[in-house]
Amino acid sequence: MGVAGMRVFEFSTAIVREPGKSVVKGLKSNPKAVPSYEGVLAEHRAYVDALAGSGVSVDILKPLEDFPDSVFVEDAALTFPEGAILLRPGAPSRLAERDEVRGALARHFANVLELGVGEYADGGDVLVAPETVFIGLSRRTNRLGAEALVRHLGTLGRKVAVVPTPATVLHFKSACALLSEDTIVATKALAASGIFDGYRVLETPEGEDGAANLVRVNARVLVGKFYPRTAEMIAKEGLEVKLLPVSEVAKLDAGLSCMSLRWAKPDEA
Ligand code: CIR
Repeated sequence: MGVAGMRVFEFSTAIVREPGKSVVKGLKSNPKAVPSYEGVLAEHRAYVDALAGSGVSVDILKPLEDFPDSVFVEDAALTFPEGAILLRPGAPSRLAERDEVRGALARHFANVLELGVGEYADGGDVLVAPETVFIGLSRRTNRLGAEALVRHLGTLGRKVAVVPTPATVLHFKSACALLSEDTIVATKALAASGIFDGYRVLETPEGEDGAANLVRVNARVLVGKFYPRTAEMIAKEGLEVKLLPVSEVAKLDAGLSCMSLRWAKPDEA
């Protein structure tokens, strides 16, 4: 730690993508959940405002009607002060989102690595902590993808742990988030797995598992509005909590980390 490149919640820049009207056709596990375009748009705008209000310069990409889930831009790439990695999202309908984010990465990064054919990974399965990047194997992230990431992250100077994702969630980061250099918020089930031994782990309170998809951004922590006890727990840590509406994106199995790619420019960190 203390190395500029290892900064993990101090962000100067973010890429987001505005939702298209097709977002209502995004992938979801609950067929009865019907998100509204206006609702997702409003949640997205509040999120972008919160990033900007936390000191982040936000590059807003245009909506893509052909890709209903492309608002969840986190899944197409990984971004670090020292470079970016273009992923291969594991859902067939999302695979070509990588081609839509390539240009934006090239604008911001001199060094862009790429996953190869057959190597699948969603950014939502990647938790970046100071000493370790955790990669959760999931329905979206396969062993080949994880192994390729171990190699690529190694060239960026990062150590990796490949771990299981709880079967009950879509992505590894649906169930955990980094709160500070030594503290992780995780659902009770994930905390009990022992994956985070060596870290201080704060468990999401009973009934608030969904709150684990939160984001620490500089001095603030962005938390879903419906999780008052998680908000209280984080406030007790001495951190500023910004509550954000997430009911519409939650219908698409998404939360707060999914809607941006974030990093610290090395010279600004
Ligand atoms: C999907 O199933 O891919 C989208 N409906 C939700 C993606 C959420 N992304 C994330 O957690 N990183």
